[in-house]
Amino acid sequence: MKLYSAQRSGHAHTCRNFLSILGVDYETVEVSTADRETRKEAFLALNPFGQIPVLDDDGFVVRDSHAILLYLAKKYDAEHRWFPEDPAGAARVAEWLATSTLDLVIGAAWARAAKNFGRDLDLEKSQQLAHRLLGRMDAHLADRAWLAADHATIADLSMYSYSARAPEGGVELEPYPNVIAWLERVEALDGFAPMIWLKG
Ligand SMILES: N[C@@H](CCC(=O)N[C@@H](CS)C(=O)NCC(=O)O)C(=O)O
Repeated sequence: MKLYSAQRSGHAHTCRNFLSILGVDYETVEVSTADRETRKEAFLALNPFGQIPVLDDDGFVVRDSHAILLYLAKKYDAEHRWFPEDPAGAARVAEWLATSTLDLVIGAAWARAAKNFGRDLDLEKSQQLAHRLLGRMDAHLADRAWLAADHATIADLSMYSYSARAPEGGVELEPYPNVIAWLERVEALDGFAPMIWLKG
């Protein structure tokens, strides 16, 4: 199994983290998003959307971090803990996958991209959106340990990477103690893989 990934990408980190937690053997293929390698012909043949992460499982190619999380959960988690099978449990996870697809990206991820990677994005607006989401997460986590169930699920992993990196976009986490405690719980999961890209 191969994961096409970039160290600085939170989406890629989410997948590396789940592979590590599941204890799945895989090879990482580092793709430089900074050098626009994702837009080169060879990569576009793999993913016409020109984005990492992409998983290649013996010729079965999956693009998009959430599709990869779901694929891995279905393939390796026979107990259905990471992605529950019951309708209500699945819906709760899907809510947060949707939140991480949009709200987390246009807030914390874009603030980080504007500040660190020189992306032409509205930093102030992204920071505001990041704070709005963190406030909602903090309220949600006031009386629960995990986002979608009474245990960790792929919802937590999908929300973790860019939430943890929010300070790199100038979005401090101190006002959100429940979010900080939740981030620490994710980091304490067996097999947790830290995001190793260092700012600078
Ligand atoms: N919805 C996708 C988003 C993936 C994405 O935004 N990937 C970025 C890196 S974080 C990328 O490959 N950018 C390179 C480009 O657009 O050329 C997912 O969840 O995997």
